[in-house]
This record gives sequence, C-alpha cells and structure tokens, in this order.
Amino acid sequence: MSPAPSYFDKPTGLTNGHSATNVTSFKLRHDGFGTRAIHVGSEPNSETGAVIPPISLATTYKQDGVGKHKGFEYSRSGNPNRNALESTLAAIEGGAFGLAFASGSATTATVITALGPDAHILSVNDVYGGTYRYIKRVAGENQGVTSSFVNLQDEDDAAILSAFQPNTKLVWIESPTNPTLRLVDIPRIVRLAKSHPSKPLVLVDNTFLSPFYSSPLLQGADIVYHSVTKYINGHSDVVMGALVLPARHTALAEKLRFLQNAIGAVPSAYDSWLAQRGLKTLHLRMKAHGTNALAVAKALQSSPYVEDVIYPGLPSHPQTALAYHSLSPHALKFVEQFREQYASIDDNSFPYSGMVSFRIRGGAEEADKFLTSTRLFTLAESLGGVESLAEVPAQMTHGSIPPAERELLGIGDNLIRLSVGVEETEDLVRDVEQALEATFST
Ligand code: P1T
Repeated sequence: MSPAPSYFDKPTGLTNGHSATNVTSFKLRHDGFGTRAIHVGSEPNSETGAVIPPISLATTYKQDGVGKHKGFEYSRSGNPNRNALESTLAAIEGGAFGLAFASGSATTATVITALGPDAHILSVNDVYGGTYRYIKRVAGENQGVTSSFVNLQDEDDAAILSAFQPNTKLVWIESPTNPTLRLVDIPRIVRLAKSHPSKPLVLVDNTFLSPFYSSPLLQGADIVYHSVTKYINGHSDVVMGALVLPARHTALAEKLRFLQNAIGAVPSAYDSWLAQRGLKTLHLRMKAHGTNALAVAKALQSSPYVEDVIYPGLPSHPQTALAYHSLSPHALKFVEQFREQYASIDDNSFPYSGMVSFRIRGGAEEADKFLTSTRLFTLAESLGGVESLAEVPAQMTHGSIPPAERELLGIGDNLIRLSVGVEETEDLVRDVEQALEATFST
C-alpha cells in the first residue's frame, strides 16, 4: 500500500478523479495547515476544470480488461470521494495513510479487530462511554480481549508500567478526556509503551482537539483516531470516523485497509464529500471555538452558581502548562497571536478547543433546570458542530459507564458538558449567564 499524498510525501497518481499534478502538490508540502485542508485532495478536475470534486455515486467501475481499471473496482474497497478525504486527513494530521470509516465506533471496532484474539488493551480510565462499552462488552465478550483502565494522568511511571501485560497490544489514549478534560502527557506514555517488552501501539483519540490543536503523530503516537462526526466535519450532519498513520506503519496500514474493506463499515461518497467540505474550514472554526470557549469558561468561573470550571486553557486547570506545551505548531502560532492581541488581559489563559465542563451548584435538578433554560445551547449529545450544545454526561453520553466508576472519575449528576459553537461570543456568554440566573431564581 503506497502512502496517500500527504504533507510529508510527494503525492503520486490520482486521488479523486482530479489530477494531482506534482507541481501543485509539491508546493503544498510547504504550505500551512489551512492551505493543506483546502487544497490536498481537492485539486481542480482535469477534465472539466471544476474546482470542487464531483460526488461519485457509482458503486462499481468499468474495467478495460480483467483487472485493468483506473484504480477503482467496487466502492466499498475504494471510492474517489473517500480516497480524496483520506488524503486530506493524512495531510492535516501530518501522516502518510488516512482511512475513513462509517463512524467513530466502526473505527474503534476495526482497529481492535486488527489486534487479533486474546489481546490486552490498556486504556485511559476516563474514556468516551462508547469506547469503554466496545472494549468491555464487545471485544471483551466476543474477542477474548482483556483490558485495564488506568489513570494515565496521575499515576507514576512504575504504576503505569505495572498495568502492562505480555500481551498488551494497544494503549488507548484520549486527551483531553471526555468529559472531565484531563490531559494525558502523550510523549511520556509513548516512552513507557516503547520501554515495555510487549511494545504496544499507542493510539490517540484526537477528537476533542481536532488536528488543529494537536498533532499526536509529532508526539510519537502510532495511530491517530477521530470521530469525524465532531470537529472535522463540524456541521452535525455526518457520522464518520477515521485513522491516520505515519509512513513507518505501512504494514499496519495495509492490514487496516484490508479490514476496512472486509468488514465494510465504510462511509458513503456523499458523507465523504460533506466531511471534506467541512474540514476546509476546520482551522477557522477551531480558532472561533477556542476563543468562544475561553470566554464562556471565564464567565462560568466568575459565577456564584458554579462550583468548578474545567477548561485546560484556564490557569486554574491543573494541567494548563501541559496543554500549552503540547499545542500543535499551527495552534501555538494562533495562541501566540491571540495572546499578543489580548495582551492587556495577560492572565495566562488561552484558547484550547471548544469543550468546557463545569459543576453547577446543586445536583441533577439544577443541571436539568440549567439545560432547559439556555436559549442558544441546545440540550443534545455530540459535540464539535458550529452550533453550541450542552448535556449531562452521567445520564447521556457516559450512561454506559457503571455508576461507581463514574463517581470515581468525577462524572456526577451536576457535571455539565458544553460544546461551545462559533456563534457570536457575547451572545453565548449572555446565554450561559441568563440560564444560571434562571436556574437559581425562585
Ligand atoms: O459517534 P461516533 O462517530 O461513533 O464516535 C465515537 C466517539 C469516539 N471518541 C470520542 C472522544 C467521542 O466523543 C465519540 C462520540 N462522542 C459522543 C457522541 C459524545 O457526545 O461524546
């Protein structure tokens, strides 16, 4: 399997029925994040000049002789729109191979299937509820997979190493974690994994930060995972997942490509086209998500009705230094410009994606009142769209985690998770403030 055209590798061949002229693509290797997001995989059509890729709905492709085709045989194994999206994803994550799947969860299933039977997975303990459910209830009950859920933020090296087993094949990191926004020091976990004889792969679920704020491959990860449903697509109208791997993992990428086709949990051409359109504005949206989330987090912090605000860009977050030092090069540039522009504030806060969690004073009743009092934040699961959403993880996205474990993780009934959208900053701040007032007015 040859790498997809990427930021680091000179592209070859056709990516989506559009000619990937080497001259244009070669220049792209030196271009910034937003330029790659817009141009890689979206080269003007060589036949018609169309600047936007056509949607290729065909399920099958004419062969000029048996086995003689133009790179496409059957749409489950390869489709021009999916291929184009995969090359864009590889380009913006700084990887060589991109693979798209029908959902984040289908991506989880495929990557865990690739481990084979009787593997052990070491996962961060505060992980998306659906990932926990898949590892325990699907892989555990049907594939003989065993698992350990470990506090990868606070445990010392010896404690983490003692959780590795001879058959540990995968370390699953989510950073920041969903929904308590704890950070994992990725290079540290990579170092520990590499030092263990089982040499497990390190996968980072980069959904919450998106390729804009974090580049886990640059930090040594083997696989980057995304629920594309969230920030990458960005418009709450596509369910999709993806993996990106670096050039050193050709054999693994081939195996995953085989499973992608054999299992068949692939995204449609239309969804691939939509996601590619969405990610052309990823850099613009992520800057706005971060700016708005910081403003909302500060407003919550100054409210008497709020017990605790969790946002890694706030100096009060215990891992704010790690957040800052692990920013991708392109995010660091943005954050530095942001801080220069707002130098008068000078409180060491900075935008760090769009997710904010907070504990409202009281319990389930107050949380419910708040969530039904907002005007712009919609009470709904999911995140990462342009519109602001709010939810109670204990009863919604993390309901599949046993109550005792939720308690240990700090996912109580008064924990509210906000996905801060890209509406006008002051409208969102006003909405949160008025909803808090409404919750506590008698
Ligand atoms: O929903 P799906 O595309 O299958 O992605 C699963 C997934 C994986 N990883 C993380 C960090 C996630 O947040 C999700 C999905 N999460 C939600 C639906 C949610 O509201 O948290």
